[in-house]
Amino acid sequence: MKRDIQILTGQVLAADCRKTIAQATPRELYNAVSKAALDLAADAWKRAPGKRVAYLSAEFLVGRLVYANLLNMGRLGEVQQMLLDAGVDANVFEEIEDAALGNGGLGRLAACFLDSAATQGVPLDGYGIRYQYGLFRQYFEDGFQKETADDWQRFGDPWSVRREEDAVTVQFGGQAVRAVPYDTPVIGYGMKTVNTLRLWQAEPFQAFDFNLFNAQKYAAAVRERDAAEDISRVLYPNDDTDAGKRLRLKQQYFFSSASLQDMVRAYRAAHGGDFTHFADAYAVQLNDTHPTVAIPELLRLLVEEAGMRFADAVQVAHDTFAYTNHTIMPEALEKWDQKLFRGVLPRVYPYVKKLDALLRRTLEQRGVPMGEVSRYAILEDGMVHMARMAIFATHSTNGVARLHTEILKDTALHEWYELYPERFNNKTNGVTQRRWLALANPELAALLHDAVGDGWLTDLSQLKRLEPCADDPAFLARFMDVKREKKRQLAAYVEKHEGVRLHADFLLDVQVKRLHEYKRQLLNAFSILDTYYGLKEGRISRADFAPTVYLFGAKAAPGYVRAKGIIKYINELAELVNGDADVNGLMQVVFVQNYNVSYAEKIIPAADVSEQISTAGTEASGTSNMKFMLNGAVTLGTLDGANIEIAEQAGAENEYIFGARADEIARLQEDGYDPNAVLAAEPRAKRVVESLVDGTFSDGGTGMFRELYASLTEGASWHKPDHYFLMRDFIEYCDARLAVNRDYRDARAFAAKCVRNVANAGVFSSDRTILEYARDIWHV
Ligand code: 475
Repeated sequence: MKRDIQILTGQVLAADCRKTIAQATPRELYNAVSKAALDLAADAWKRAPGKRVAYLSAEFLVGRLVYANLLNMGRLGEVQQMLLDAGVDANVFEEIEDAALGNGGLGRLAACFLDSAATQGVPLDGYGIRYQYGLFRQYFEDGFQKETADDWQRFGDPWSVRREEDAVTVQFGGQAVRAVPYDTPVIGYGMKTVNTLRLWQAEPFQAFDFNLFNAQKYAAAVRERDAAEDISRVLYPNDDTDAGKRLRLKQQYFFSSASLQDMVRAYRAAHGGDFTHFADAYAVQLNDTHPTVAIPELLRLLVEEAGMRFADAVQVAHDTFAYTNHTIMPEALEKWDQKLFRGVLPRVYPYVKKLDALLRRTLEQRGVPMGEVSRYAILEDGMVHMARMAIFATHSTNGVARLHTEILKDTALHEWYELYPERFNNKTNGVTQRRWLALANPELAALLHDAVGDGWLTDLSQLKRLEPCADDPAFLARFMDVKREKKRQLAAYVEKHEGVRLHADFLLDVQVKRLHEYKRQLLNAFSILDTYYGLKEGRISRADFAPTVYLFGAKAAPGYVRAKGIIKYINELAELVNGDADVNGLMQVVFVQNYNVSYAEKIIPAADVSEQISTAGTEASGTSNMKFMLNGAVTLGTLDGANIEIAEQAGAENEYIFGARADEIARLQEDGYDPNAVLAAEPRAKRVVESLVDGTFSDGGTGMFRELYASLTEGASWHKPDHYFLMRDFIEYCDARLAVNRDYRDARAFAAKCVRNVANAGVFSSDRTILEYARDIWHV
């Protein structure tokens, strides 16, 4: 019998705060609805017997759970009706903080995988850290990024259940801490499967030293507590870089060890003390190298607690673990100082040494020359090389888009590919259509429902049947109505959050992602400035120009000065353009603050153009590119990451591709590249680059703009000038952008391109990705 969520919610509210639905505050309502829903999911939240996958990740960027869970439970409509009946705004939960327990792509991918695994019935549990503070909140002051702490549990965390009985002990050198799991149900669409996201919280054994307190040593009385809690205090805000900090290594070991202890305990309970068949019970996926310390930790547990021989333990680890690489940025390849590693993890370090010795013997047996060994060694030049350990001790290494995997095999990890070609495989990323279409864009979902039914919710390839609709004028008209409505909704949201009135009738051109030099937000800004000059000076015809909103959203790592300089630059550009009445009917530049998952759910469905302009060969895959495609935006991008596969699926004629390809970039890196030659030959390029230093804009006297200018024209000790080839691609980019603008004026033809993107987005479902992992890597 289907129980009534309205009655349950009413009961929880009455018991917890003696209020009715109409009387409750948003947070009370949120807690009551969530509790009621959790109750309804309880029966399905059972562990099925058989092999399970543990997805180990330092980040799970789940965002706001309440709407997504209700959708998957089939209860969203009911709850919306309940709110309506009580006179409560259906968007009342937009006040609830996102759970921003991740930085960007890698963390959001993990969240999409959870949704897909539960929906497709793959027995997969996520394991990570329950950070007290997630990714920082961002605001702008005078155009500069400022950060504040993200206290995401402020309104409570009704979706998690503390499992005191499953707590384990994690031992660092002299410090022992408790790891207490908080379980969140991962509810598959239709609720046939409910998996678990288990996040560990660090706690002391003794919260408070009574004797020290009595001796008036107040700080000392809580010192143990602080030291333990510090471990799960805060998410490191670096994306694509590695800070190499002691506390980060502690975080990594904390959740890796706790998760493995959890599996070892369950295995022992089910199968007894013989661990030779551990890999038949668990597959463990390492989401980048962040949880790689799990490998020597498992060896330690198997040898010391299960009495296994080292060689046999290595075989079990090999069969159990698999590794995903998410970036080839050299600064992100994790290395730990050997002394630091040994100091923090004295019990684990011996197993790293043994692995390193085994690797060296293996290389010798395989005839690898002595001189080559240092390219492979786990312990080398005073460091512990985590990716090397991850490849050597696992059975699978995968990249996240076809080009990325080819680059791993051909260059970045070529020596490993030569050694173990059979271990390398590609798993092109995907996104969940439940969150990124059904939930974020119910208007488009309704249109699809009428055109092709609802099968796409669990089988996205069915969107292919939409293809003929691209030639149907009535359908295109409805599609354009949806876009208009999504822009209107976005404009209302932006007005509320930024105090800016967005032109909802303009072409919407969007770049939202972490701020990084390789993603080239600065190239985007230069091109906007070039367009501005072109319009003002008549090089671009005003009459022919489709008015455009250029929208940015991006957080810079707090220590990444150049990235922060680029934010300031774009905000200066916005001030110039938006403050010039002469172009106000044609251009608007908006940089939204605190871009996050919930903001993405508003922005992406409204976009016409998806900016994916990384230097070819640098963006491993990208995943927002897929979300834009699914919502019917065209891609303006380079042939990088998954853009290649997007253009292949939709047809290049339905995207706007420009710029140097990865092979050309590689050649330029080899043979030499001179951005100053471009600047000398191309006055338009020169002019926009000079805006960094000629007084057009002000960096408030920080020197940020001069430093950016130098990075382009002179380079720095660690890189050549214009390391990311902005000048190589500048004119081609401006041309491609103008082509989009020209095509947009034929509204129907443009809408047809958009619809062809939707129709061909099928392979970019994370359902497809997760089923490939299950078949090829996990064997479940
Ligand atoms: C890629 N994050 C995207 C996405 O595969 C790709 C690194 C170090 C420390 C903390 N976080 C990181 C990443 O490396 C990351 O997010 N990588 C991204 O992974 C999913 O689509 O191209 O840049």
